[in-house]
Amino acid sequence: MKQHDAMYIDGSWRPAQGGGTIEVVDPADGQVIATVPAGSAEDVDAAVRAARAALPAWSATPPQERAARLAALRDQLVARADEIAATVTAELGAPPAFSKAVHAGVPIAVCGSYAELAAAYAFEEKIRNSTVLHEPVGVVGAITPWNYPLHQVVAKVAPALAAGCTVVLKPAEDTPLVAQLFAECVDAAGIPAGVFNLVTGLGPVAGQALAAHDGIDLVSFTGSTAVGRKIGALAGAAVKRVALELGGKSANVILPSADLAKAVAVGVANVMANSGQTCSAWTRMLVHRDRYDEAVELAAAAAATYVPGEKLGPLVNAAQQDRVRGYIERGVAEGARLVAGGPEAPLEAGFYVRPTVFADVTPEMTIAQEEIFGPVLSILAYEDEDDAARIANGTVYGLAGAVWAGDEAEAVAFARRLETGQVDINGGRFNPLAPFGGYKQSGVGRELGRHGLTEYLQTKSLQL
Ligand code: TXE
Repeated sequence: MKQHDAMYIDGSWRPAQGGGTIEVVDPADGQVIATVPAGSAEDVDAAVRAARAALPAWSATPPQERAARLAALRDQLVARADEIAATVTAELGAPPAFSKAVHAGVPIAVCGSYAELAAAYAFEEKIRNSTVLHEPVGVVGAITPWNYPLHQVVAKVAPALAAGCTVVLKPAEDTPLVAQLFAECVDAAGIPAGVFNLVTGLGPVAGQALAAHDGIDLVSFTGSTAVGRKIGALAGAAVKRVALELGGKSANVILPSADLAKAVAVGVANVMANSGQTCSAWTRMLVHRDRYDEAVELAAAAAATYVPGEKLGPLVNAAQQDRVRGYIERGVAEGARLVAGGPEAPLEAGFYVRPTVFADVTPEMTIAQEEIFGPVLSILAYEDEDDAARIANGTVYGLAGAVWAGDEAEAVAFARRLETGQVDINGGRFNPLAPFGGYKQSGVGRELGRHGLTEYLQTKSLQL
């Protein structure tokens, strides 16, 4: 695998000041495939200084010119899509077709959407006698996870650059290679030195240093709720802006009038995609008591088609594999009925987990409350719509979800009752312009589209 033993800071690849390294492992077989530098607090400081120095010129660059650079960045991503997909497959373990379609395809769409939004956005507006200026927040610290390693980067960096902000990125330690490839694309797109900077490194070292740095105006974090809380507390103490995309425990509510076979098939596919490592995954399927047994049978059969090592990739690392297997054991111990999969590792090598389906899950069970982040589906029965809404809303999370019904209006009416940031109606379709983000403990702020852009702006009113 192609790798840099350096950091991309101020427009060039510089040796790290720390000297430590991180081994990148292929989760499909546990072998080391690359080594990248473990950035220190000094590296973070150098990157923040570069970003701050680049801010005046980039924020004063006309939006049309920023849009042109983002369009060039999108073209770079398109030209290197196969390499992006191969890199994500190597460091995350995602099946090649999924890597190409989603891990490369989605960030390309998102980057393209911000090239258009940067050109079209009204950075100045008139409100009666005032002119309101939408100005960049400043220097952004972006901390991203490994589950959608390029998408998570682009969903922060593209709107930040569109807004006129400059960025220091600390990607997840498990997936630094696609972040390095992204930095090469930024460079080739003619984005000026210092506007985007990359520091690879460990969360508690480089991530912590970035989140706590005085030179950062906004921290945008995606990852676990535990780390999100710490970052939120740091930002609160320093009175700086923060955006948090955290966990989820989304409900897939299948109303009695729905096409059950389709709803279950799409629901299982949604949970198994990316080996269940998706914050918005519909990990709780809610089915009316009358159709429950039928749904369980269909779901178990669908899950069995996800053969580990073929249609189902591994989890990202051994810790995640242990964690997910622990949750499956917990589900069994708490009395849920295993109808597919189980805690045993399916393959000798690699961090695989069996595609697992639990029936007879009750709302208070751990597997119905906590984010598992693996290929594990819990199926719960409900009595009526009020019961379904109560169960769906009965977790600390509120990131996404789905509603299925015979007619769209019925599904939409039910979706209005859900305490969650996004609901797919009868399957839904991905829209890179629609806002994404959480209610309740799923986070603060929104990504994607205009709403994602405004996270990186602050307003100034000129009273005329
Ligand atoms: O996340 P971490 P982990 C959830 C999911 C998963 C669990 C643990 O449930 O099983 O979190 O995953 C950086 N200061 N999600 O441990 O640690 C870290 O280097 C600053 C949901 O991998 O939160 C990485 O870049 N930064 C999620 C990023 O935080 C720190 C995606 C995320 O890692 C830090 C991933 C610190 N003290 C996991 N500690 C989603 N919402 O999509 C770590 N980091």
